[in-house]
Amino acid sequence: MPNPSALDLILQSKISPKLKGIATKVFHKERLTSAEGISLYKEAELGFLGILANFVREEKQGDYTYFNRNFHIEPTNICVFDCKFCSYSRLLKQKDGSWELSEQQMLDIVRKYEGQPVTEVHIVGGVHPKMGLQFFADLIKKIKVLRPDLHVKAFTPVEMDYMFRKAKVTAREGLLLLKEHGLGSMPGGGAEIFDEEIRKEICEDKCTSEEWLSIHETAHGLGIPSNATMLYGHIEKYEHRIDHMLRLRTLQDKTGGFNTFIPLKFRNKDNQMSAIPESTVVEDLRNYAVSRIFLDNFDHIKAYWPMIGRTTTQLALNFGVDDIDGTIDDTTKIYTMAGSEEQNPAMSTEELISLIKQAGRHPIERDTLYKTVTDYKTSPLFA
Ligand code: V47
Ligand code: SF4
Repeated sequence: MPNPSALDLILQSKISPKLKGIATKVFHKERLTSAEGISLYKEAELGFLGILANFVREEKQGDYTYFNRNFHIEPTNICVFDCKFCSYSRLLKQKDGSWELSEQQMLDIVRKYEGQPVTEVHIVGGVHPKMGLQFFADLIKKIKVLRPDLHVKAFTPVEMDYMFRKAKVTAREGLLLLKEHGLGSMPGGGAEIFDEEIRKEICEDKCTSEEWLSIHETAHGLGIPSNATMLYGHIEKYEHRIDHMLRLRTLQDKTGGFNTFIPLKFRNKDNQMSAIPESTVVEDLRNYAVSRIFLDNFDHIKAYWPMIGRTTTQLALNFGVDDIDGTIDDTTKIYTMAGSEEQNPAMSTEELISLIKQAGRHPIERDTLYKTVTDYKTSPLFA
């Protein structure tokens, strides 16, 4: 059902006929063209975008806002690649500030959560030349022996492409092996910006956009769902953001395998792109809103709170976002090292619930695949 009052207000206002046409399409659940997506970025102001994005968000998810109980394992920050925006990686020969966890150290991290109701481990790191496919497959298997109930969300196509090539297996064979050892889904990293010219400028040497999309497509075909990200707010233009989302929307039409879309704000501390100023909060909110409006076949838009901080996360819940990731428990360094205001990212379940409730939304603890674990609106514990 279109929401006549909000649309009527827009139609009676002084907004341009072009934007009124876009609003009418959104309220009638019609798909936007790339040109219309670009117009939203270039011509629409924040309040207008918020009304449209909130309409789409509430049509899809009502006022539900999802989070999970998760922790990260970052096996190493040693990386064979040299992405210009990365504050985290070190070269193999560069010992200063680098780490490399053994299998035992990673299993010890999992053991630390014994008896705690965490539902997901997120494994992602640098591309270490000596950590290969069989090493990671065995690691996943051992994690599942310790915690059969834990969902393992692991490895981006950047890591997979490298480990599959080294092991001389196809993407399908490599993904099947990881699935057989317990891989549950893939995180969304490594996508950056698909436009080939921009990609060449910021991360020339890692897997191409085509390879990223193809590994996700193969994963979806094998019943391995995944997330998608977009690194924005650096040298890309609005046209590149829409091109990026169009490629994702097209693949989602084909496979339906993406769980969520996560815009990642470029942070500029201690990397080769430090001279580029970071995007403003207004731009961050506009970007969440356009993503929500344009990606009509994605069920969820996630704001990754360790990257944007708690205040912007709360605001984002009115601009299309319905998921804020999880407890994290100070287990990731990617954004801490890139200059996020969250220097020791950890939130208890109570803090996540209260952050969501303060923003007037309805907290739902989910598992990785968005099945409800606990509905905190009705839970007596936090009523
Ligand atoms: O691909 C690296 C980004 C990504 C910077 O799937 C940076 O649930 C901003 O993908 N400024 C890895 N971003 C993290 C990632 C992710 C995070 C949270 C949840 C999920 C999920 C996935 O981090 C990289 C890159 O795009 N990144 N450096 C930086 N300076
Ligand atoms: Fe390596 Fe990932 Fe950093 Fe690129 S973003 S240098 S692939 S750790």
